[in-house]
Amino acid sequence: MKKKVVSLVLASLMTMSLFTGCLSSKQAPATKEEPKQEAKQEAKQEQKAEVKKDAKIIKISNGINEQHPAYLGSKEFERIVEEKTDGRYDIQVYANAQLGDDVKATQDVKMGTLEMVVTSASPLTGMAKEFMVFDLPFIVPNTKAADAIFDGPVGKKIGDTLDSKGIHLLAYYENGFRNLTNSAKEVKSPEDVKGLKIRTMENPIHLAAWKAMGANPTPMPFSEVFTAMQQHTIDGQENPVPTINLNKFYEVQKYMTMTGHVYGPHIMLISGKLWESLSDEDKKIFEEAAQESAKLNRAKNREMSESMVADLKAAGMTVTELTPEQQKAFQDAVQPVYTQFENEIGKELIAEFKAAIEAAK
Ligand code: TK8
Repeated sequence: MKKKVVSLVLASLMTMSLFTGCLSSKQAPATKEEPKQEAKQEAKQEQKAEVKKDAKIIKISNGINEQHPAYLGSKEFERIVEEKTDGRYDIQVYANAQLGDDVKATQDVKMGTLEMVVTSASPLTGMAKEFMVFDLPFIVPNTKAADAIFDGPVGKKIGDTLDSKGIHLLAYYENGFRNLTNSAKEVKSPEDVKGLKIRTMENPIHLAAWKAMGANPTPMPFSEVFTAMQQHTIDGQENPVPTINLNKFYEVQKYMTMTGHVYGPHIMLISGKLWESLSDEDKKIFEEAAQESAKLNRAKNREMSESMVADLKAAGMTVTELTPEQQKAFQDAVQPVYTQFENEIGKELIAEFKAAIEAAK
């Protein structure tokens, strides 16, 4: 009799587990991405330290999704600050431009209605002309040179120009080397670019560079790019490999040319009002957390920039690597933008920038 009861109980337990199992599988996501959602959710909960009831909420706006190194760096910043302040701050990271695109979010940070943002510098030329030096095509040759700028006196000089505008730069993250993608044809030379409708960031140097190559450039906030490519209102865009892959641009873009024509930072900015209100102790914690998170961000972005080229090929993109001669043709084609913008940026700053890069070799 006892055996029967045990087997009955076992059988019902098994049915229960099967049932709950299939319930959770039903509730669980149907596509392969969604289990990641669950895992990520857990990670988020794991990562979220205990914050105090009266913790000061600090929102950080990100323009890309939760898999991107900009978001991963922001989450690391969250973890460190909450840990080191014992939960006196509740850092909340928002992806996918939920709090606004780069320009809008940065304007809100400047006004003090949003606490922080991780953004490209390129669309901020209205607020920070000095950052345009990063937009000069091919001026940054490699990541070693980039770090020499980011972590050295020239990067500090450029960053410090923001303080008088109500914004404080906490860290230089990496956006990376930008490559051209398009849906129309393989591009191996500037001639191939002629007539292509290319989305650019809202930045005069980017517009001028693609015009110099004969393209038909259209400035647009990042969050509108995927739809514009899907609807063929543009033929292509340019961004680093992690952004192209993590936003699934391969679903609407057939070709990628590894132009590497601009190396851009993502900059972690905090409202100047908020920054000035912090104690010296908290300023130090925020600065250290930002620098630590930048190390993680740059490492992840560089790893993805290498590893994800294969993913793009596997997703069906034709990836064109340029020979040195082919890349020089692009460099020559965009050379006019240097003279066109040197006065606006400042000849002295450009010279300092180039000298820092030279010294890093
Ligand atoms: C995301 C943007 C993006 C940038 C662009 O917020 O706009 O193409 O490269 O990374 O900052």
